[in-house]
Amino acid sequence: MRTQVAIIGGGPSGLLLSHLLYKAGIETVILEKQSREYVLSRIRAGVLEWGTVDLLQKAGLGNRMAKEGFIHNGTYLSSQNRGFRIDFDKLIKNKVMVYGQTEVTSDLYKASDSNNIKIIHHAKNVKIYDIETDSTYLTYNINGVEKRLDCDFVAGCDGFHGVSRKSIPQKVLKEFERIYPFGWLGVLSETPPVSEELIYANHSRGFALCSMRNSNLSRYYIQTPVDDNLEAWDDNSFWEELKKRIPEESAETLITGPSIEKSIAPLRSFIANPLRWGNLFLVGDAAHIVPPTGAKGLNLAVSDVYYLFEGLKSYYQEKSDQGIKDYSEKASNRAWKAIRFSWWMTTQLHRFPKQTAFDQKIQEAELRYLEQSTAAQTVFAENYVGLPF
Ligand code: RFL
Ligand code: PHB
Repeated sequence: MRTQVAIIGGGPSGLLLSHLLYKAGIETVILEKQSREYVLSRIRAGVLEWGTVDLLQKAGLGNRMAKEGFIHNGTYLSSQNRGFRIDFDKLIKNKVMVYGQTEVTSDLYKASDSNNIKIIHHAKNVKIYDIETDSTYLTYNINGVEKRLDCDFVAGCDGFHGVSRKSIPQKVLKEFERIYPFGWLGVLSETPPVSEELIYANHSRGFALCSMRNSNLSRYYIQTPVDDNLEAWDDNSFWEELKKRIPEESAETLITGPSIEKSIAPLRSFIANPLRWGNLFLVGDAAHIVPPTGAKGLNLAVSDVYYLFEGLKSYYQEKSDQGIKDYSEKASNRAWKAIRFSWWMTTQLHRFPKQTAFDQKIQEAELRYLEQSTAAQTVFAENYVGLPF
């Protein structure tokens, strides 16, 4: 089989890239190691930057999002059970959309079905060959049978643990990483959200986040040790701990219920360099990881896809390779700004293992400054809502 762009990974990056290329008349084949049901069962991101919303709308993917998504004009931060609001609309005339990654991915799968995009699920043991030549190809396994896919380019959209990044020779690839000494215990519950907007809470017991999917589906997180035993967290102990960390009035009105999903996610900042090797491009979580505190992961995946799409389009339509040459630098410049912001938010809002009373007071002072300074709030709003791409 032959295609123009082979895409490894059928998560949001791979599906969106394939959709944009299809609309520009460029052929793709997606190799996804899991089933569609598995990909759609992963509960992940909840907040879309307006640049992401705009791109999805322009690509014809915005209908359900416009009906079912929730526009948020601000967010709450909280320090030791006292919350304050940052008003994006007033500060920078911008906003974000709360619309789950699962819904974005499901809309992308529907669009791929109507466009007859070739998605090969259960593609195991994908390998990349001759990436620096004109005869690049991939091999993969389906039900124990080896298949071959020839292509012009490979988009590595296979997430942090995929094969694409690992295929770049070690002497070429540089990696920058910070692993945080804690994780997020997340709970999804069919209860009304405690607040109309998100609450990011700093507390001496640890960070907490109140988020949502819709008017009867809430998503809450609390900071825990990364190796904490999930079984030890029954629903009741989760709710009790959450209440201790969020603003008092929220703790009083919080409606609790059984959890329908519960998991612990590690927190990491990571980026590879370069993001291009020969005909291979790293996109989304394959290229970089941010801790979820800034809600940036999916949004960065979308800006990577945009830069790569523009590069490939001008390669095929205008015979110019400038866009693909610029991909690595453009994508990593934007990613580093989001890495900085996510690191900053994580550092300000979490409890670190060796944190002293001094460190805690510094965090509280930082939050008080943010509460009182329009300049500081503008910086926060601009970064949270998303820098332009
Ligand atoms: P994905 O979603 O990991 O998809 C990669 C796909 O590649 C497949 N794959 C392979 N296929 C073939 N061969 C192989 N060898 C393969 N190896 C892997 C996988 O099965 C999978 O289907 O990466 P992608 O597409 O780059 O998308 C990135 C986003 O998923 C990620 O950045 C966000 O979920 C991060 N994130 C958040 N981002 C936001 O923008 N806003 C948020 O509010 C937000 N919250 C979050 C988050 C991530 C979280 N976790 C659990 C990591 C909250 C959490 C808790
Ligand atoms: C979520 O709703 O899952 C969510 C929202 C905001 C974040 C991270 C996760 O910063």
